[in-house]
Amino acid sequence: MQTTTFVGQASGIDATLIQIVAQLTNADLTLNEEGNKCSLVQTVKHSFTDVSQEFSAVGMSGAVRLLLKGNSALLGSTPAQQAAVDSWIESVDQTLLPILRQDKTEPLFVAAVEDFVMEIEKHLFQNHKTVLVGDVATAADAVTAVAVAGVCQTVQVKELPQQAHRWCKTILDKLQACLSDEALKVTLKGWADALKEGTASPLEMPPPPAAAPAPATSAAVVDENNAVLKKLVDMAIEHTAYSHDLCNTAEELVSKVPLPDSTHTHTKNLFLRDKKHGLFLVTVRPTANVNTKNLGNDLKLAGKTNLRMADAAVLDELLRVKPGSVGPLCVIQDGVNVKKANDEESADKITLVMDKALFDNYAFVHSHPLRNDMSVQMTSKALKEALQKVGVEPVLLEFAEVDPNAPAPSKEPKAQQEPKAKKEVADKKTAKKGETLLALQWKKTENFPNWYTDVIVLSEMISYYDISGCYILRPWSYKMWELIQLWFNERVQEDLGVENTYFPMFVSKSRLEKEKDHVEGFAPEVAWVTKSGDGDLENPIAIRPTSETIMYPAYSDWIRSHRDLPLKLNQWANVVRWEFKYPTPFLRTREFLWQEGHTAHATFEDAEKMVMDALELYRQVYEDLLAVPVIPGYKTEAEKFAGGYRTTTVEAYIAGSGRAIQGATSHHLGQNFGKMFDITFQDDKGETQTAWQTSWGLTTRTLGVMVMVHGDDTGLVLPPRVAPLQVVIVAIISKHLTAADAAPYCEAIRADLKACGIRVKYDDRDLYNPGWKYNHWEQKGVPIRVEVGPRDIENKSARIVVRHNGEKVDFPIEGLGARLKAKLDEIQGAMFVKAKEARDAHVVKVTEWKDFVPNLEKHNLVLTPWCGGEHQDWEDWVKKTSREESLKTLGQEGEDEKTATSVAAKTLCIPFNQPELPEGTMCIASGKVATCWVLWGRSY
Ligand code: 87F
Repeated sequence: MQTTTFVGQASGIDATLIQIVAQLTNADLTLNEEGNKCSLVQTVKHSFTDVSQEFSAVGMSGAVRLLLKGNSALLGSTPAQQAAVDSWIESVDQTLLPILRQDKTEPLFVAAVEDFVMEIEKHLFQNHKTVLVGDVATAADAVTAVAVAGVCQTVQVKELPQQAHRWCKTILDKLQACLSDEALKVTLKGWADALKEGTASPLEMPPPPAAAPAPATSAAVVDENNAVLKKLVDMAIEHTAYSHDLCNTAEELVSKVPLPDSTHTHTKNLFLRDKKHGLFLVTVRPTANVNTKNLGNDLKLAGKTNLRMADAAVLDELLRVKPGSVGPLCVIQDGVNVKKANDEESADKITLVMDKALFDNYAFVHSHPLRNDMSVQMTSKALKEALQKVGVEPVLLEFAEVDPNAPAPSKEPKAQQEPKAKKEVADKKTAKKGETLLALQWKKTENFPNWYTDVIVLSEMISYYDISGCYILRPWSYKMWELIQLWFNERVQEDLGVENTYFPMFVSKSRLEKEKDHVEGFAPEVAWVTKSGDGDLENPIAIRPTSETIMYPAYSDWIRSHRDLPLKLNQWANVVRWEFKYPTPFLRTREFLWQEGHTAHATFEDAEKMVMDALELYRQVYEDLLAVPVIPGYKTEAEKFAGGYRTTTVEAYIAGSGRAIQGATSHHLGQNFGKMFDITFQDDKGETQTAWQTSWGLTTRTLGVMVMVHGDDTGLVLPPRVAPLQVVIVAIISKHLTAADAAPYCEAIRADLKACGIRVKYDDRDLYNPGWKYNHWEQKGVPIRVEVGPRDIENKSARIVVRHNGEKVDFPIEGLGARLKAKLDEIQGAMFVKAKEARDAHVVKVTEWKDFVPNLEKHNLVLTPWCGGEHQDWEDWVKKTSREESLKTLGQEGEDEKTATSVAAKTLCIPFNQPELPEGTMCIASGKVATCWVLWGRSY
């Protein structure tokens, strides 16, 4: 240890600064008798070995520099940072200290101080740093903050702009906490308390740097479409938004996004729902313990409460946010149904519950603006003000700290009587704590319905809507529907000679009820328009549930002679069926999109051919586009469309739930509608005949089936032929590869792929890092990812990652388009084969009743000998008996009548492809001689 003596004079603020830096650098400083007025001579011990001579350091900055020598913690670790420290200290020495020393209060000096302060403001604002240099407080911060606070006492600069104020307070607080000199602490506290935040409007946000990728933390970002950020600006709430690494939980935030000091906090958020009391968004400090069992009590909710984590669908529908990005700012979005200050308690309103400590113990709260790669810093006062401005008064509660010794939730002893499945769900929910996850919360094998909801929401196929059973088809899913339309339109028009048309969506009561048989069973599902404005309509009109009764009166007019036949029309439309069973997006919705084909022919045989041709197109949509294998066949009498003569169907199988689902139907209507609507024609002999008709439909259900069949625990897996994007290119931007260097290479790949007819995108967004992009496009199911790193560019190659099987291969970029085209075909084929193997493994032949239900339990579709599709009573018997036996096995008494999926088996179809039926084989139900094989299963 060396001792260096330097000679100098320091008093007033100089002395204070030298003392502060000496304390921070652990140096011995000899003070004269006047206490904190520094004497002429200070002795500094330091660890340099090569310094032995006497220094003469004049003035504050000389002394400070000397003290700092060799102390990298306060000086910054890189040469650039050290230079920045130096320059700030120099600047303080030049600008602020002369004013202070001479106690100048004239306007000229006030202006000089204001300039200096604005420089700090601008610097902090542009760099979004919480400190002047780098991410840790340095000597520059200590010296500058003290000097600023000092001048503010003497010169008439009473208020500081926002960033400078925040920074100055932060540094002064920090100094108070780490200095041991009590007198200095008191001085600093006085100065800190006297500082006031100005009301001047904040500086303009600079645009984000164009080429450089956003650094992991503290980068200024602009997200123009962000509803929360927009709203904060509209309401003139002071805030600073910054980007950071993706954080799925509060723990991750705490570890990955460090905050300047203990006056700042992140938040932890839970969105809870209770059947009776409604929804609660609970926002607490990350270390708070939220006990959902006691929360009902704390909130003084009447009676029993059962607060559970709300799932992704509810989050999306009510808070308009994905799991992982929940925060208190969600409730400032327009249209979020949050309980306002004077609102009555209501089960559909969200109550905001907040940790009192957020306001009492912290000056700054950081929370997500609807995305968890960004946070917004605002004072707790500003947060309160933002909530107030939208009329929300949070319920403030005190939360204890998490007990660090408490066992992890998943290790808690399992409750004994709870059935396994339910218990698993509860465990899952506590284990995840509902804190903000970006990945799927549910595994496909764990809870299939919740997994499905997670997939369609996170992949951005669906958004929820405030009318039950109605959903928003987002561009990602609508594009898939358009791809199906594109293919089908060409086939149906060019190959089958069908023309597209459009009929009105409204139908009068008299027309709708003209064919009683057909509408009778469906009547409860018909939605009616009964009012316009305040007045009642004289004659209510129905919204089409299907268009037979809308189209056929026109057919009656248009068809006169055999020369008018065949009439083959198709329309793409929406239809409404007001179902009361639990809805499922795509599979069972109150409004859906479809194509409905309606044809009229001169003969039974012509109609029959049309029915089969349409069904064949449906088979191809499923098998060739969606890579979903289907079983084509006839519906039994009980399951056919009652208004027609015979119904054909394609049936798919969903391994995740062990259920079958009707893919599409094509009906031979016989002459039933022709007679009702008088669709007759003169044949070539001049005789009047009734037309033979068909109708057939394919709906957006196709998309749900595809998701269920191919999706996995990461999200959607798309067959290339219906993928809105078939290939996404992601450059691995790092210090070894800049975005500017990657761009031409990736652009060239994109152009090559596009020229080969591939739907391709180069994801060059600099707001997101490569890891985020991988995750994003995997969740959205894009079949191929092309990764480009520095080595790929060197080797003129690219890495290909296949979504459905995780395969990784390196391809040269020469001829990449052609290779990937082939690869996409290979993927399409492989996905079909995989799905078919999974389906085939679950179709079993059963010839004795005792094996029937056990096979349903094994998630099998069951092919049995049958006495004939016309024996409806025996079909009812199988339904009823399989339900009873299944419920017995499950230990349940009955089924919820609103459930859309029953445990009973029903007939799916009499497959066209019939296995051999040995003579004398008996029907599994009636025991009569069997005439065919029929396929049974639990279904949607
Ligand atoms: C609901 C309410 C009213 C089905 C309904 O399958 C009427 C109906 O007629 C109704 N739900 N259906 C059967 C639809 C038959 C048929 N229509 C043309 C199709 C394919 C497209």
